[in-house]
Amino acid sequence: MSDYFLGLDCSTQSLTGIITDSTSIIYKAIVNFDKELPHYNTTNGVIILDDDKVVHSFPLMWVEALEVLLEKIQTNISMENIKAISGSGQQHGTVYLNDKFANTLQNLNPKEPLINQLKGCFSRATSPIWMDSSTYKQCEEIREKFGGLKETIKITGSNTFERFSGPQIRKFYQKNPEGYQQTSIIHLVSSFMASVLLGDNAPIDHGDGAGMNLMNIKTKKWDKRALDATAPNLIVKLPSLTNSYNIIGKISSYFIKKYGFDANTLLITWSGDNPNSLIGVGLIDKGKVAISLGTSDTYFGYMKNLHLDLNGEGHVFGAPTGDYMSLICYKNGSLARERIKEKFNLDWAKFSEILNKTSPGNNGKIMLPYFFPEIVPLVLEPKVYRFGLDEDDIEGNVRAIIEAQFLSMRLHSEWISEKPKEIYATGGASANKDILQVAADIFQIPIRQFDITGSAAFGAALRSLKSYYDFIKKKKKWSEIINKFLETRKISEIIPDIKNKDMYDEMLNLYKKCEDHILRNGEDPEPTRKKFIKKYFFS
Ligand code: ADP
Ligand code: XUL
Repeated sequence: MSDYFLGLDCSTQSLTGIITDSTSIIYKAIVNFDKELPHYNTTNGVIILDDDKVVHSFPLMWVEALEVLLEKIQTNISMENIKAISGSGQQHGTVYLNDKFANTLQNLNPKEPLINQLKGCFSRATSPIWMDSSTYKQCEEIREKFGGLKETIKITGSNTFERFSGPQIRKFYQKNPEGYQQTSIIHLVSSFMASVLLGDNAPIDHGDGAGMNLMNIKTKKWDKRALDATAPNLIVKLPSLTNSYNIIGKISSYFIKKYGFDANTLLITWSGDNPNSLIGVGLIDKGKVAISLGTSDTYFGYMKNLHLDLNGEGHVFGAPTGDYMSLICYKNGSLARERIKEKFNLDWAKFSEILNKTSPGNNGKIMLPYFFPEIVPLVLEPKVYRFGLDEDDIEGNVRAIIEAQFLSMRLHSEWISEKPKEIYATGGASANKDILQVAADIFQIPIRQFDITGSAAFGAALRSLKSYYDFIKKKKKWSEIINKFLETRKISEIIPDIKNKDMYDEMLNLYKKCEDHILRNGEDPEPTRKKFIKKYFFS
């Protein structure tokens, strides 16, 4: 009988499950929220309330998706072989539960669907998620109580950010004090889903905990100053904090009876999607970085020792290995690319074809692609700015959005590490080689593509494997696991075209001028843009 390991990823648009044995992936299933659970009426997994700054999702939808996913897995896999489960959640999202939650979880009836039993347990029906940018005021208030930007970063690892859980909790407390009062526990997406499987309140790990502006990044404990700055009596409403590799218990009898799990199936702490992806692409050494091109685009790296971005754009989270990771996050990732694709009625193949036939540097046409409020750089009012680029120019817009995304990534990631030797790519859009070619040319670094795009679920499966073997005293080193699984999964390396180096170095400067002009009242970029065009496109 083989040992199987299950990794789940409750992300923005879908719930994914990946099952491995001790050497390879054996099964993958996915539940797309919009398509398979249409009764929640989500678009790309979310709902927009009031204005485009308030973005929520449904915790009950994630629970329903879990049952749909487990049914798919059950018809394809011998469930009793699954030895351990861990998971991943979109980061920062908060779930607000009342005093019935723990008791309900402890007494689940396998004959009734979970959603029927859990629907009375929420003190807030929807959950604000990472795309929500409606807490500017609360961010300012909390930052001020900390004593300014640098103090905030030194204590929590990040500036206060609109999507982070602390400012979101403060907003809920201010707008709905009764709802806050009725809240017994506030979970993250990761710890909420872990609780459902555990049949009791699960802890939050140091990776996801660092995305709240509530955890002290050095001591990895809840920080009293942060709690006081956020909302009254918050400490009693938060789960405990723990290491990502800890075993939190065994799977609840609901899942044993309904889906045939073994009664000894271990549950490992869940974490955020980015910390899980760190493992899922094998970043366990210094100097390696990855880009994740999912709903959000992120750029992240493993970090042995704590190194903060005191300018306030980046974050430091706990890594699943017990160390740290750096990260910057863009809201205008896949959904912004889709805006251009849809505006011109393209499919991804046609989109790629255009990328291929247009010239690097785009004849000096530049876009600042703030289709949605942006995180880095901070843009609260979405607007797309174009320089020398007509809104209806199909070819110009396709290349402009991709170049803009990676120029911005190169510009704002400089604090993270010295120039890496290789970048690992993951997330839905990493399947697209032509997008990766533009990224490789802009960074002038080779990019490694993998044959699976679901690195968060995969990372969770590998974490459960490692914790299980550590538990049964057959310890495996991370390097051993990563080498076995990942070396075979690297499918191609996208090599930068050296002849574009000088042009993109200069374009980076031009892009920065455009950004400074729009966001910080900087000088007019037009003279620089004209010179750039003359030098690279009319000589
Ligand atoms: P998340 O985990 O954040 O929910 P995924 O990593 O699954 O998201 O990525 C989903 C996105 O991948 C989709 O929104 C889609 O735009 C993008 N995507 C999928 N295939 C391609 C492709 N061939 N080229 C570009 N983008 C793609
Ligand atoms: C990271 C972030 C997003 C979400 C959703 O800080 O906000 O990457 O984790 O993927």
